[in-house]
Amino acid sequence: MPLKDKSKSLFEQAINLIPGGVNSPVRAFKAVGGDPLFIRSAKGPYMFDEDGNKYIELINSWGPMILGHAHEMIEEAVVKALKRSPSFGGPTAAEVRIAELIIHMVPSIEKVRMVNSGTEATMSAIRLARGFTGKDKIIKFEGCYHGHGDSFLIAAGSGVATMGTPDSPGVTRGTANDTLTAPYNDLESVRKLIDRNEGEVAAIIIEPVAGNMGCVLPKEGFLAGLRQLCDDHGIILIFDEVMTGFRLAKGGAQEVFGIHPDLTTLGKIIGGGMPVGAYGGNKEIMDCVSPAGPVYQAGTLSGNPIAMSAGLAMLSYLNDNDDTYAQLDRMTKKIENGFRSNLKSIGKDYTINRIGSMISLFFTEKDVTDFDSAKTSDAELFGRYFNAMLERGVYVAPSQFESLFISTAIDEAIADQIVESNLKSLHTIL
Ligand code: KE4
Repeated sequence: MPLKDKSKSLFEQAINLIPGGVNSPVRAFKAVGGDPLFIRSAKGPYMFDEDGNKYIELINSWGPMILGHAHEMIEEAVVKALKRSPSFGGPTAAEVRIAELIIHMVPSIEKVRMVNSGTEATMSAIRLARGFTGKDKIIKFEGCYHGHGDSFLIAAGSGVATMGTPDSPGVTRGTANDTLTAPYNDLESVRKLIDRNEGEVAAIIIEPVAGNMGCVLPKEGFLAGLRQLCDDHGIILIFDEVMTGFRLAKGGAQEVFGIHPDLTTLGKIIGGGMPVGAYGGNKEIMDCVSPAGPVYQAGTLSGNPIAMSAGLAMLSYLNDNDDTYAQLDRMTKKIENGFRSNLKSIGKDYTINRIGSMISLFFTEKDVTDFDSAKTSDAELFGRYFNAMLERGVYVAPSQFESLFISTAIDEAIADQIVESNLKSLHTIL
């Protein structure tokens, strides 16, 4: 049983100082039981907690650390920028360079605005869609999470789902009335919502591959169907690629599926581990953003030089080494195949969804194609699995409703260790 005294003591202090003892709910381990581990450091594929326990890391800061932790190239870029002062509040060359690179890498983006988080990116994108179209309503999908903006905490997934509160106190009825929700992968329900709200829907926002109900893929034709509905009804299609952007390909899910949204929101990898978000799209829409146009959006630390230096180093690497994605796909497929053979050996047919380096093991034998089917998973059993894996030095996401993110630091030998721990953990809990 690994020592956890220091984490325990820090949590006891934190709980009196920070709501729930954490600065983001999913970190509190509420969905899996036990107290959260306090992280001291990480390097490559490994993370070390305050008690010195070592873990193979499969969350990678919920996506950003696609190259593993403490990559020298990013460290160098940050130290160099730091010496020039952390922040100016004036435009910098790095912002021009990263905008140029994002536009080059993401097919549908012609102009882009940097912000400080995925939430800021999605909040800004729907304000822009409303400002551009003059319409108020948005359509989102049950189980998709777009950050904690009021308009999204309506049957949200991820943290909110994990916390078992399908919407949040503090969100006004007026806001909730302007957010319509549909089941993921159900094009007919979207069509009905549009017909019932003809002329009122400004935008449809979707995770083109969902990660916040666990990894759930779009069915054949679903994204193309949304694109067609948006074209037919003058609705802005927003791909929330905060998770999938630069994760599934240089151009994210829109490159993988060949569907171009009108607006894309980005986060996580774009900052190389620093707080960065962005939203972008075609020039006509983006030129409605202040000061070019009337839709207001601003931020003291938007385009922060340190964050830009880390993001530029990260994106430049991914742009220059696009075999990275084939490597990530190969290694994650190896892990998937290992998990499948483990399940076969114990006579269980649990569902595994994977695309590229995003993978989820659902403790249900049903296909998982939307939030309702994801919720047929045995969350209690998942909690026991999480802790069994932790005991064996593998840190998976502390929630059934989260995707894992494999980094390039995971090699064949470490993948074998993950698969072996998976088998031992399944034997322990079943
Ligand atoms: P942030 O505001 O957390 O940077 O981004 C919000 C967001 C927006 N869109 C998508 C598709 C996202 O996945 C996220 C945030 N993802 C969660 C992980 N499920 C962040 C982890 C957390 O909340 O602590």
